[in-house]
Amino acid sequence: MRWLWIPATCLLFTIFNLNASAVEDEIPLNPDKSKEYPLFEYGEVKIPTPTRGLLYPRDSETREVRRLDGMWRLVRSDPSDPLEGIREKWFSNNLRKTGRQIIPMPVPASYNDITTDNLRDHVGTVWYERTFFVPRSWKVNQRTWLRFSSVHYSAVVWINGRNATSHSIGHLPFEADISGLVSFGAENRITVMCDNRLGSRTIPQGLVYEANTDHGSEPVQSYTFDFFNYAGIHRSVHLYTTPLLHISDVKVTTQLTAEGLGRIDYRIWVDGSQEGRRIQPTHLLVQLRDRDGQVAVHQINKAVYHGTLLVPNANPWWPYLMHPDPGYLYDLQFELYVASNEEEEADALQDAYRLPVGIRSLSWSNDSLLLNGKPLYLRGFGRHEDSDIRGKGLDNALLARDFNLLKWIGANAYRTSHYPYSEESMQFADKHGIMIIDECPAVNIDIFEPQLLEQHMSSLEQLIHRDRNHPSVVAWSVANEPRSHKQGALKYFKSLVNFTRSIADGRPLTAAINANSSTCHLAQFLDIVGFNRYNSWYQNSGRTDMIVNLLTNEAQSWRDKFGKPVIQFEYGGDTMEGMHSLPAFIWSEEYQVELFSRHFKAFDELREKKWFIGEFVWNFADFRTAQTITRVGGNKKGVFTRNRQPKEVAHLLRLRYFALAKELDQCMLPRDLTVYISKHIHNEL
Ligand code: BDP
Repeated sequence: MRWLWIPATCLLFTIFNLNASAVEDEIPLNPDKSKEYPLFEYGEVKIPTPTRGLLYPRDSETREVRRLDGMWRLVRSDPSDPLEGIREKWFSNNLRKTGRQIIPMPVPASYNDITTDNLRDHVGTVWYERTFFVPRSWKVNQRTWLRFSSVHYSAVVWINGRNATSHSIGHLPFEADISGLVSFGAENRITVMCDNRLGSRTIPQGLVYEANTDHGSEPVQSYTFDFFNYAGIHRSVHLYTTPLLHISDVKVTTQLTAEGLGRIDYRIWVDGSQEGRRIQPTHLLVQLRDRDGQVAVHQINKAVYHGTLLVPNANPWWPYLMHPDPGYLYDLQFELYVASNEEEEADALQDAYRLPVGIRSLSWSNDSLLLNGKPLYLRGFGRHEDSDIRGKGLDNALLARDFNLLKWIGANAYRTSHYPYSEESMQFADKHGIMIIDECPAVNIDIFEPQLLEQHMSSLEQLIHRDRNHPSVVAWSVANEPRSHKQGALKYFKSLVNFTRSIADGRPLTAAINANSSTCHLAQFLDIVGFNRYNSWYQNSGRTDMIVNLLTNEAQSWRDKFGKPVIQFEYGGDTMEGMHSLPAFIWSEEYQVELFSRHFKAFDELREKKWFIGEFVWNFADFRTAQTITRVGGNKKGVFTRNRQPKEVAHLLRLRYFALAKELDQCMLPRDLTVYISKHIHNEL
């Protein structure tokens, strides 16, 4: 057993962590850098260095964006020798030269379900490669950036055989300035080594052990979490330009007063120099445009790169069904100017970046979570990024379908269980008014050690940095079902939550806990207590008459002990689509309906207490797991099938969610919510 196994790429990062060109002149000083974090009980823990840059790539009059998505070539290394490619320098030449089988591999996609052989269960490294052109015009006065939105679990990247960057922890973006590595006006080669191994110090944790097979000893990856450890280049790869002097980062926070005055506090970071000469931008023009493109407010900022915009009669950002026009987004446009040398010439536009912004206030108390001053009741799902063939690969068709289903069913929220979801999905959530509980990839963590804590903090730092500007994010979830009752958890979570609170950017902290209220060491540090409980499924299977009391008592016990708002983040039962049984029997569609209905009864009793602020079903759709005898083709707790079609329970849940929306926010009901039955039976909704 090699529980203390360290991923090989961690060692490589030390060797290759030389960013291509690391000129990072910063004007003005980033105030966050000097921020003092609270003292930790673990003296030896390194606080993660704040993430820099990583703005989502957007075209503008000063920037060009291309995607390197499409067919790449993949070569797998020998599972028992995952570093052979490093030793043999596979990055220095075309992968064909390795003499290995070349597998055409789509990007973005998980590589696991594409082929017909055992690539699905491969353990260790695979190598991706493709070529691309960089236009000649990109050579002059610009920087060329390469950005990965997610490679799972860790990656090392080479351009034309030279190391460009490396990263670990899947689901999170990373980028590098590759101007010094590419040939302009010529063909370039990109090589990526991707390692899927999870160990005791990765987030999430796993275990690689040697198994004796009929063909000899082979490494096997095991993990306790309940979803397939898909791997590969999961999201888009962007190639983009910025001017030499450019806006490298943006941060906004917003507020809304009761009188409808919007307030946007912004800060930008500026990097760069021009041909070795450091040039000073003269001013920053900030314009807030409404949905019709009209400038609502503007500001010229001469000395510093932060300020406040006041927006009279602001159009607030509201969640779906809480307002007739949910998800209102402004466009916040930043233009950076440099003084011209000639007196009569206008200042030159140096860089332009636009960020969608929703104006809203978020606050919380010991009883509630409030948006624009209104207490929220969250109704939604735990989900997964998962689909047939693509695995965890970003798929816009699926994304659009999922949001249509979320709206059809009347949900207003979901939790990104159990890792950060794509940036495109976060943008969709902003636009459609779906609230997000944004979770880091710490699922089922166990064995609490300083080295794990460092990775865990880093995953939260990267997540918050990436998502802090999204109006849809209403809380950060620091973990799912950690073994928070175990020894070491108290000290660990105190440090973790202290750190996260220092960077939380105006959001409360929560977690999805499955320990119980009397033994959990994490809940006391949170702002919102979330728990997962499978009444009438993992316990009292078959007994839907044993839900209401158990559930209401448990919620009350969390409340009594911690005095915080309480949410149920998971409940449900596996259901085979098309399996029927009357009376209900576990795994049948009837059983799922009964189980949900009894939960609704409990939730309604709890809602009267005001501190119970949300109900989340497990899961939105069926999803793939590792092979185990408790899973038939995967986890079947979906309200929708893996193919995104409704099970019988979806119609019941739809009635519930719209009934809540009507009761709480007086929303209009969809015409097709119920069907005609008879003139004597009226639709009570
Ligand atoms: C919970 C986990 C979730 C599982 C679910 C289940 O948080 O990841 O898929 O149970 O067993 O404990 O269906």
